[in-house]
Amino acid sequence: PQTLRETLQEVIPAKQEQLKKLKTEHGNAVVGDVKVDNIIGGMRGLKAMLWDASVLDPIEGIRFHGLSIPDCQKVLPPAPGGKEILPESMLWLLLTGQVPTPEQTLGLSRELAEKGELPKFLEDLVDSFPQTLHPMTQLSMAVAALNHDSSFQAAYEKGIKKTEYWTHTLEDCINLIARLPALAARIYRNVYKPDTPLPTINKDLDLVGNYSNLLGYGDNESLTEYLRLYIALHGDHEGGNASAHTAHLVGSTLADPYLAYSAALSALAGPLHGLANQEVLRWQMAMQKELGSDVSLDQIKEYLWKTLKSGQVVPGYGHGVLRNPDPRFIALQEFCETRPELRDSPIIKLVQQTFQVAPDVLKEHGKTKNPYPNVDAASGCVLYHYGLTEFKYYTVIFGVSRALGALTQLVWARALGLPLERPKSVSIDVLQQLVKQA
Ligand code: FCX
Repeated sequence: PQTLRETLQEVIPAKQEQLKKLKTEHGNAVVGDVKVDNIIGGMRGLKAMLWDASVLDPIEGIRFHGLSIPDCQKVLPPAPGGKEILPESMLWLLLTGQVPTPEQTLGLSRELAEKGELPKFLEDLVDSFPQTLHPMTQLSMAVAALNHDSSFQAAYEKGIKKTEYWTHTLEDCINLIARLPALAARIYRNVYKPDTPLPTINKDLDLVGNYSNLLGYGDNESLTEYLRLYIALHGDHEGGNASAHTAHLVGSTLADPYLAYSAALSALAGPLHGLANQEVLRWQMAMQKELGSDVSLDQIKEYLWKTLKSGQVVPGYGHGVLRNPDPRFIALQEFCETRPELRDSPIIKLVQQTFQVAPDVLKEHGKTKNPYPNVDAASGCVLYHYGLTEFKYYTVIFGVSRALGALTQLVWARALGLPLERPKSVSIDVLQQLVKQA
């Protein structure tokens, strides 16, 4: 079977041609307008960037190269003996637009495992971080430092043709994705389980099989399968979300993929974005502590109002684009329904009960445009149930995942020769003048 590289080599020319034709024939076509609200409202709704691997529909949710989450669950190869989507197969789909065969997926798993060990200087760097440094800060710093070995940077310094940019970028992206499990697990060990020995990478295991093993949960097949699904589903959510957009912006300067993804991780570490999954669990635990077990829906409603009246957001609810329950949330809930131990878990029950009442409370509150849960509303509680209770770590797992989509786009940005991103900003005075002229 063809390798990932060979497959990409085959699909890139057609896309280059498609884009060139679009630009030549329709470069001046108008496809939208810009309102004052867009400019002062965080560019919501503005169609202003190219992102090929996935498109987010406000009602249907995410599609990866046209495939919905249930489609992906049907066609993307799982681990041998498993059922859930392997992140490697999602990466293949995102990068090439094609569904890989089980053999191709296995080949990619092996390549990632072979490249998975960390360089010694990086281990020393991570081991020198204070235990009190937030795991996301550690991850972002360490990913930036991996640019020590960037193939793109070295080749650029030597002088390469633009047509060769993508191959070096791909090499960096694959190396980075391969190293994320060992890096993320080392951070986990250092912060929460110091003095525990870390196993080495098993060349016969898939990316998440190794990650789970390195975290110390390798014999928990349910958690490993959950992590596969979680990491595959969080991989890409079109381009405008803060982490993906940051990787794209920084990458457009021709900074190498390590620097671009390190910046993306800093965006992911914000509480309105990836850090929300840590916040959800903190909030649900506080609810559980205050209300005790066996809570009624009315008690949860009251707790929701208390949160809102104190001026806080309900974590895990609302979205910049989605206007329906997030299909990633639904997929994670369905995973819980397949396992009896999860069905009976108090924290998972509480998440489900919250889902029954929160949308109506948020509608009555009347502020959020989307009163439904996003993926973060469900993602942490399963980890918690299986004993991965350190919720400050949860966004790191999201960070391991988001690399799939953000780095895919970096490869494509270089293959398509996309330019430096440089939107025009205006001052309030200029905006006022523009309004008068309109
Ligand atoms: N609880 C209470 N109020 C909320 C709310 C929530 N969950 N979601 C939105 N609102 C409020 C906003 O704060 C805003 O209030 P303001 O007018 O006083 O400033 C108003 O509703 C309109 O916001 P809206 O347009 O609906 O939402 P935005 O696109 O501005 O923001 C996020 C989207 C996701 C940031 C927002 O809904 C939020 O803060 N949610 C809680 C945090 C969260 O779950 N984040 C994770 C999102 C995501 F899945 C991810 O990136 O990981």
